[in-house]
Amino acid sequence: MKQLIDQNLLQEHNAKQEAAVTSDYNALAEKLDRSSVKIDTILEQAKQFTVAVPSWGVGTGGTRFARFPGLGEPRNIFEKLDDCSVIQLLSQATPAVSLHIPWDRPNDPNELRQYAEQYGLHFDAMNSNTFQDQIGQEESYKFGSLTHTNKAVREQAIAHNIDVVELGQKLGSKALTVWVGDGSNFPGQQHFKNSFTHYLESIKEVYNNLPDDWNMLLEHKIFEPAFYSTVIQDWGSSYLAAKETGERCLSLVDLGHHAPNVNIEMIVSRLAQFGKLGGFHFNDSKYGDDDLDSGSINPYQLFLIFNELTDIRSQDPAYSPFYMLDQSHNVTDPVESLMYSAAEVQRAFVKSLLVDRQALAQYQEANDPMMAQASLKQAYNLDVEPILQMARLQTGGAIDPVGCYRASGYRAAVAKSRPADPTKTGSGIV
Ligand code: LRH
Ligand code: MN
Repeated sequence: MKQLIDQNLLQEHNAKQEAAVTSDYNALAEKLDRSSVKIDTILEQAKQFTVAVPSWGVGTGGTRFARFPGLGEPRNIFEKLDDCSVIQLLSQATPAVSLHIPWDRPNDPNELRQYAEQYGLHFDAMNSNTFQDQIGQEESYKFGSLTHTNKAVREQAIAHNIDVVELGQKLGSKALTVWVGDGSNFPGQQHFKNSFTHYLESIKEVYNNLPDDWNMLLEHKIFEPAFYSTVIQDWGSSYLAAKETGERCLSLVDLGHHAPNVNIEMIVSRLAQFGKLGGFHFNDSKYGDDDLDSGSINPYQLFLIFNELTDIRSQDPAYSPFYMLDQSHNVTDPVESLMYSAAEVQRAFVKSLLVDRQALAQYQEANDPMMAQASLKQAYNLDVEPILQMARLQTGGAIDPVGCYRASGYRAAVAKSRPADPTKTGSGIV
């Protein structure tokens, strides 16, 4: 398999730390043994855990005010896949890449598929885009897309989504994520029922063109780019639309798309209870849709979300939602942020496996709030880093991905091979 980080450097990097990791791992094994937990069973599940990376996440992100391009920015989908291959090689947790169309539209889908496969990468959910107007586009999405008052605009948006599905089929993807920014900026600007009815009709038409083995994931968002109302504003609207549309139409939870302090782990439980929890966009935020690195602001919330997911899987082991990072890296090296964030999501998952669910259920039934929350904290407070390091070591990754990446000089190398395009400063998320 092709790799862009020298294998000897990776092995030397790991060799220096292996003894320490093994000693930490054995100490944790002994500790978990005392609670009759076999660390190797947890390790196996950690190794299987994967989260997809967003193709648009390997470029430098920005805000409406400015974007400060980093060194060696990927200039096309092939260079984005090069960077994704480095993230996968060192983290061993991100074998899938989620594309955004038209940002990543290939001239030759087969060529792109083979380019990804040389790195052992495959394509996760496809993302359509009817929140920007493309050059030469017939109808504008200024006042909406799938919900626009003008049928011609809705039909253009429907056709785009169907086109993304057809491209995704050629690339081996199995899902379409639909996020629309449709909404209004002023009270009275939009008729709530009519716009939602347009959405339901439009999304149904896309669904009718979905291959039988595909899922469609509806992504809700409280605000931005609309600042008064958003058609798919919350999990309620998303659930209703998914229910109305069809069995393989599910809801996707982007952590940053909720008002501050919303109990997202309860939304996860609700959607799962009614069979409509289809996937996640992991990131973190303190105020709005900040798209910060997962686990960087509120790691306990990330753990509580995985606590719900592991509880759901304890009832339904086959349950496997789409996991994806959706972040904007404005001030860090995107490769470092995505490797670190993948490990933070994996950490939350591993800690959720260490919750004594039997004890928790007893404390809940006995209305013992202190011991109930303490049993969650007991798992959360465990340092599971040795399990994550051992998982990477045993699967060919780096014990310390960011350390190995910096030692490799990859960023300096691509800074030379990808000369900066001085015209590409501007602002905006990508
Ligand atoms: C919207 C969103 C959506 C993507 C976009 C890049 O805020 O989360 O998932 O299409 O970011
Ligand atoms: Mn998202």
